[in-house]
This record gives sequence, C-alpha cells and structure tokens, in this order.
Amino acid sequence: MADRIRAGIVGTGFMGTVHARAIRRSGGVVTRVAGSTPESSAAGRERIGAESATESVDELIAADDVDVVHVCTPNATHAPLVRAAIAAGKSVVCEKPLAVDAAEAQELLDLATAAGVTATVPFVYRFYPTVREARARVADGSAGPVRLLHGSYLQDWLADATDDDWRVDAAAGGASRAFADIGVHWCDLVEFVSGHRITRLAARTLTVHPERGGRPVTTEDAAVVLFETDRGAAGNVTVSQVTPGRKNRLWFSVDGATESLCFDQENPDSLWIGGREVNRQLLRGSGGHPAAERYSVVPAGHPQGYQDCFDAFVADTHAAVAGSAPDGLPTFADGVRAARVTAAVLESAAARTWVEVAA
Ligand code: SOE
Repeated sequence: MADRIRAGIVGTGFMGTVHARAIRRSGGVVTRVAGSTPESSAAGRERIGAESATESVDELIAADDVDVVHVCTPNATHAPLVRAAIAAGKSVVCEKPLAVDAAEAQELLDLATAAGVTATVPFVYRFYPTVREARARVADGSAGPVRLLHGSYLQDWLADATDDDWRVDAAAGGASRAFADIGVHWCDLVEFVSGHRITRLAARTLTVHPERGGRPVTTEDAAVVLFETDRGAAGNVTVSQVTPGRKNRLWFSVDGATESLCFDQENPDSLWIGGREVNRQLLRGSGGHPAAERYSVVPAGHPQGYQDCFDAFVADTHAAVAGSAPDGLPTFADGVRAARVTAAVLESAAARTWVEVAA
C-alpha cells in the first residue's frame, strides 16, 4: 500500500462529494471516481475533484491505485458493488443502509470477515465530541443506570407531494425509506451512547403522499416506534421526512438515574446534562472527557459540524485499514444491526403487533 490511502468513489451525488472532502481532509487521496456512465464519471470527477474519472465501476474496483472503495450509490446497488470490491481484495466504506434487507447485509458482513478487509458504514453522528461525551458519562456511571431513551429524527425535504428522489422508489432504495435512511442513524446513535440494544418494538408507519411524480409510493414518509431494550429500559422515536421546517433535526435524550443527556444534531457543540439540582450545557472543548476531546478539531467556540464527523469517520476507517482498531468505528456489523431493526419496524407496522428484533 502507498503512504497515503488511495480511495475510489463510486457515485457522484451529494454523498460522494462529502466522502471525497473527508478523504482529502484525513490525509488520503481520491484517485478515481466512477458514475453510472462515462459522462457522469467525467462530470463527477470535475465536481468531486478526483485525480481521474474511470469509465466503468468495474475498472475502478480492479484498479491498482485504489485501496478503499467508497460506495455512495442508490441502496439497491450496494450489495453487488460491495461483493465485487471485496472479491478484488479491497476495503470498503458503504453508505447506509448497507443493503436492502437483513439477509443481504449479513452476507456482506460474512464476505468482509472472511476476506479480512476493513468494512465500515458511515454512522457518522457517532463522531460528534458531545456524543462521545454522553457515551463516556453513561460508561463511567455519571449518568446512572439508563431508564429511558427517547427522541426524534425529522427532516422536511420530502414534505410535499411534488418532492421526489430515488430513495422514494422501493426498487432503488428498498422497502423502507424514512426509517432505513434516517431512523437507523437515531437507533445506532442511541444504542452507541447507552450501550443498550433494542430487543422488541411496536411500529406504525405513514405514507402521507401515496403518489409522487405520477407513480405510486410504497415507502414510508414517517414512522413512530415504541421499544424495549435488553437492559430493561424503554423508549420511543419519531422519524419523519415530512415535518415542515425540520431540516435534519436528530434529537435524543438518554435518561439515566442521575443525569439526562440530551443531544441536538442541529446544535451539536453542546450537550445538555440535566440533574436534580443543576442543569448544565457542556460546551465542546470545555473540559470534556478525553474520549470526546479526541474528536474535537477546532478550539471551543469555533463551531464543528457534520463534515468534521465525516472526516473523523474516514480518518478512523483509514487507521483501521492501516492496522489499528479505533474505538467506536461503525462497521458492517452495525450495518447488519440497522437492517435488523428496520426489518422489525416494517414487520411490526404490517402486522400491527410487537415484534422481536433479531439479535
Ligand atoms: C438524506 O436523508 C440524508 O442525506 C441521509 O441519507 C443522511 O444519512 C443523513 O445524514 C442526512 O440526510
């Protein structure tokens, strides 16, 4: 392997651009980019800033100057691309959801494990220092035993019937949309912070626009989920892509016996710590836990955000490719976990009953 990690990006949309920036900012180089056609590859190279455009995805995966393949394409294409990358001996970063169902996600995990390659999924909200702070406070006992987990993840970019995207279409995005796209981020984050696992749930899904762009829509615009955890806590989450005014509002509260820990993705530099006597707003960079400070990249008072999380995620992925084992790196195992929770949500909503989440 070269001194710098050499990445090839498949997919030229918004996420491909975010990955490219993160690769460069973490010391790697984007050697190649490929879209679905030679023309989109060339346009993607221009926009993303790769060293070269590759005519086909197969060529990118086979290239000697690609150590890690970043899969940033519509969900239904993830599995074939990941299979091909692993077969070529490459490490992989695959956008979430890892696959369109849990069996396929498990197959990809098994392939990555057998090949011994690094395989990660960008559950990037784990990389906010304030999230690491919350996790450390649960782990060291400051928060006390966790009793309740609650919150929401709300967006509005699909609020109107005229709004459209490939994610709306089950053939491209999979049977679940709002939950598989953003609900999984919330569940991953809350499990990551609390150390609990969601074991049973009851879900309701809503499709408020049964038709978009002149075609029927079967994927959900929103979901409401009530759940229990393996360690005796209870919780609920509301997930929506049709909530006017909410752009990307991931909010959670992890309520322990002595502290409640609240995080808001749209105001990520502070963690609200509730106590019986005193409530505090802990600002990133102002005396936090070392596990949190490790991810603080600019001094306190200089806001840090979404792209910084992505940079940290890619930097830790590249560290894993180089042989280390960063704490809290989201891998294909976490992608499988997300696929299982999603499957349980769909099953519960269809059967209108409580469902066990596969372990
Ligand atoms: C679109 O809903 C999206 O870009 C998701 O795909 C991301 O995972 C989330 O971080 C922001 O919203």
